[in-house]
Amino acid sequence: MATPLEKWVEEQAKLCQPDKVYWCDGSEEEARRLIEIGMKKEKIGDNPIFQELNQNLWPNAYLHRSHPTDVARTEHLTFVCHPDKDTAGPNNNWMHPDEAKEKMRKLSNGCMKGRTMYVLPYMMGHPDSPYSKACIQLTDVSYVAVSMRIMTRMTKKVIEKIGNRDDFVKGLHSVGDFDPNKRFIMHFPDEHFVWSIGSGYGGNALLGKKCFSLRIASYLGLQEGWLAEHMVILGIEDPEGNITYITAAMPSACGKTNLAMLQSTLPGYKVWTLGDDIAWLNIGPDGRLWAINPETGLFGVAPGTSLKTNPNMLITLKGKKFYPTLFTNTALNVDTNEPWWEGLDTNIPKNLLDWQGKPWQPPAETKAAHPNSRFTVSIYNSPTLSKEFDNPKGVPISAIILGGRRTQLIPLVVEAFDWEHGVFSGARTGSETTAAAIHKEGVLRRDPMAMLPFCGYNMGDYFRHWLNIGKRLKHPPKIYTVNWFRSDDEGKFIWPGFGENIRVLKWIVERTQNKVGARETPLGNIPHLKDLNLDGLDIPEAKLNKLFEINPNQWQNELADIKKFFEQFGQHLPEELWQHYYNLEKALQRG
Ligand code: GTP
Ligand code: SPV
Ligand code: MN
Repeated sequence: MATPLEKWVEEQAKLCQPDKVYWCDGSEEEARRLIEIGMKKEKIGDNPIFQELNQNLWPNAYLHRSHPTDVARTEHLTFVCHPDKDTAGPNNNWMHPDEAKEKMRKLSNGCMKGRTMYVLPYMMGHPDSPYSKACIQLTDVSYVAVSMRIMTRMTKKVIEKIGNRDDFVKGLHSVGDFDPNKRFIMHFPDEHFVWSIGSGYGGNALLGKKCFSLRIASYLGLQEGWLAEHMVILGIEDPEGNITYITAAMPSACGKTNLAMLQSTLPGYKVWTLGDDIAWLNIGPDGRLWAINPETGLFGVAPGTSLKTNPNMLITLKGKKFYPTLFTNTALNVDTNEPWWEGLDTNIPKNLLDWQGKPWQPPAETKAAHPNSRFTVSIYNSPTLSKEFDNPKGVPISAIILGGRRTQLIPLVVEAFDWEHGVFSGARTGSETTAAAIHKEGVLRRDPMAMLPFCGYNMGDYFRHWLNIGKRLKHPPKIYTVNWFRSDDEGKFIWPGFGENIRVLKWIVERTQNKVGARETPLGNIPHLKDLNLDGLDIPEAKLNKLFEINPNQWQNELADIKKFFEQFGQHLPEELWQHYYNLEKALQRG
């Protein structure tokens, strides 16, 4: 008798009509074979899927060039298909599940002809964790199969774990013909099912990541009483050896990976990495908030990554522990066969191919590496990996950071007065858009808890859910907002960022231990400058003050924008958040 899993795979194969169906076991030997297939057989246009890089300098590394139109998440083609629109909320594109399935069935009919259907069995979370989920993704491209091996715990044991159950997490993915007009990422939260066609790009195609672990998992969390968040998890070790665990939400390409692997510039402090993108947060039996990272890989932004900004990432990328490491849409130094991107070093290689494989020389109108070029690498390669990473229980969280990218207005760090005020501070957060999704860059939009593109249901209900979680926590983490990106009159970042962010983390840790004071402002508590360790930094006092400036006049536009955003949610927006809004308005008037 066929199992529900076997039956499901068979039905999808009937629809997509691949030449063959191959069940992956997640082994290294298999990954090597898939890479081989991607170098020799599978193609995108005329390009092979993978190209071997210099194995002496970059062990196990391969370059992938995507279809030229397929370089980032496509939020306008991403739908959350609840039976009614109100559940999806104004923050999601919505389509009725029946209509969405009809559309996808038509597009998927025969979409894998001439290709192999790979069956990927994987866990999100440690298999022994009570919070983990057993999942199956089908895909028709080696790049996705190999990427999923890096990003998740892929093993054939998952098939045994699923056994005769039919409630496993399902993903059906095909690159189709990469036509952006036939590209859709559809979510069916009630069925734990994601159906994606037309794109091979990370968040559109690695369905365990944003699609399941955030959009669908956030909805599961609403039903089951936990949170699925776009957050890094890290441990901060102080000179006495105590480790404080925190999480931090920041919108795409706003600094999570860099924060997760931060190389401290303060003596005696050290950061331990547990995750760089997604956190599942559960209330533990002790009334504290506990975090696990459902992923095992880092899908990070390449541009800007260097020995100076993120030395630990370069060590990770050159690590040999886990096969393989992928580079997607970076440039290529032809003479040395090495990947290259803007910000890696100041020397521009003489003989460079851009991300599409065309010769590139400055001055040029486009960048050599795509601004959203990325690497995919195992977290086990990281020299800063926390020893708690594989702990099925996760780690207890003392502070939550909710960040954004704001060149104006928002102070370096502010502590919320309490959980409820923290939820308001996160809910009103705005951020300037980046290259991680296809849209105009640098446009301010509200991005509450960095979840605007990832919350799989009405965000008004999401805020209510956060408030409810806070009420159930005996020891709620303190909540902070941060902004590494405030700029001076010349448009230069005032705060040096990266490793220097430890100075802000140190203040946060000391606040959670009630070791330092703070100054109350309309936005929340900010540090006394004397409590921020600024030793060795050369920032003039006027600029330091600018980092923390709260200008009531400038806040008028901000308040109006927040109001407009909140109003969209109508009755779904918790009354408490309006109360905090009016309190803030009044406090700013008082100055
Ligand atoms: P996603 O993977 O898209 O979710 O992004 P992320 O939040 O992990 O962002 P990441 O750490 O990859 O950083 C994105 C960009 O911001 C890179 O170009 C970094 O160099 C830059 N960046 C990160 N941290 C800082 C910082 O502290 N200051 C400044 N100025 N730039 C930063
Ligand atoms: C992001 O865009 O937030 C990413 C990359 O982390 S993706 O996996 O494409 O979502
Ligand atoms: Mn992300």
